[in-house]
Amino acid sequence: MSAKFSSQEIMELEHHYGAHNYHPLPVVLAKGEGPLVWDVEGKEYYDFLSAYSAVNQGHCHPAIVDAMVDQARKMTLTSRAFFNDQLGPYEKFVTEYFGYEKVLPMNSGAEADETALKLCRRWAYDKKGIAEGEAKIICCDGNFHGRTITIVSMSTDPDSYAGFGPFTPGFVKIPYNDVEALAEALKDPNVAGFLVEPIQGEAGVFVPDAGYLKKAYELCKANNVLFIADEVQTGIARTGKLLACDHEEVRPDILILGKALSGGVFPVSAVLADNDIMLTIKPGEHGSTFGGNPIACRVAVAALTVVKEEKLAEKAEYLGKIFREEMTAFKSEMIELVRGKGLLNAVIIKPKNGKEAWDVCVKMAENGVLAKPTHQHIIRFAPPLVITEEQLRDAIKRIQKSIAFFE
Ligand code: IF1
Repeated sequence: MSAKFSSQEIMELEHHYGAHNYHPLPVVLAKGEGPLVWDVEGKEYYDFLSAYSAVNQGHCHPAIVDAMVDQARKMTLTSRAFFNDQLGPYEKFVTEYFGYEKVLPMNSGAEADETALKLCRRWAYDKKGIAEGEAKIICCDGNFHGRTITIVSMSTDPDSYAGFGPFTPGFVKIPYNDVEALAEALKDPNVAGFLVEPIQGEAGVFVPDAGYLKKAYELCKANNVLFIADEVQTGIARTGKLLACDHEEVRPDILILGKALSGGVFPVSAVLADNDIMLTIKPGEHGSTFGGNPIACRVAVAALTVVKEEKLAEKAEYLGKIFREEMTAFKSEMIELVRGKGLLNAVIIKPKNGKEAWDVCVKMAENGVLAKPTHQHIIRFAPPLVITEEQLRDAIKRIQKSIAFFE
């Protein structure tokens, strides 16, 4: 059906009929394979956004798509009112894969975050002995955990929260990457959990100091507080390890996964924890129509298998070093800083002659590389982890050429 429309016409349709809650680059994509995507007119691009790190395994990975199509022909959804034959085997697989006793399946990242917050509060009342309704959860300035009312109640970004109040109480906001501030906040006996992104994605790929997660984890342990890691964006090999917390050998009490858990073919998210936490939620107290559906289960098993078989964590680690080395070595007045871990990187752009990150992204698109600015002056670079070294080096040349255009 879309073949009838040009890119321009499709963009006009979205503008006319869709809510205006996004401001996309003017590129209309119609096909993807591995690290490459093609627009409606057939122009080829490297995808350096990977659907915000959902497509770590590459676009339309055949093993993942096959699993989805095969399952779709047999059974798509039963709801959790009945058992389906895929959920149990998936739960065994995913818990062994990440080393937890239990998993609670959801769909979106936001739902998984919400689930983790509910689980933390319930644990606080049932296990820690905090008085009902008094539990607090510490979160960090600059966080991004999703779009629900409760989640934006934690946000310090007016774009996310302004005009959506009243907000959910029970959150304590502290600076990110600040162990002292955490130690201070943990003095409150009503604190039940500390929710943190191992690297802040939306904040512009903000990598905390080495040792921060480890110290934060130890402080939580010393205060009987749950360490909750939102690895929705950083997890599944993106940063050069299976989980970003693995860089510091921290095992979160509650682990939140989404995005690349499905390789981006289907919304699949999950919360992992051990029995003493997970079993505080009883039948009928939490759930989702689609969570744990048979397609999601098959897709997640396939997506996680690809991560191991294709050594995507090792690839991200190796290729990420090349990206940062090449971009740091490239001298341009517009590049203020290059930072990141694995293949989750950002370049901070210093505007020149009124040209800023957005203009660089438009020029990069012309030159066959898709990326998107965040916060005006930061460009995130996160290609699918299946990109080859040759392709990465080709893309880096195109990125550098685009920046050099404005010199
Ligand atoms: C949008 C950002 C990325 C996330 C973390 C939970 C969620 C996300 C750490 C919620 C989602 C997205 C959503 C997307 C933009 C995007 C994003 F720029 F806003 F911050 F990736 F960098 N935890 N991140 O990053 O997951 O409910 O969306 O499945 O436009 O909202 P979701």
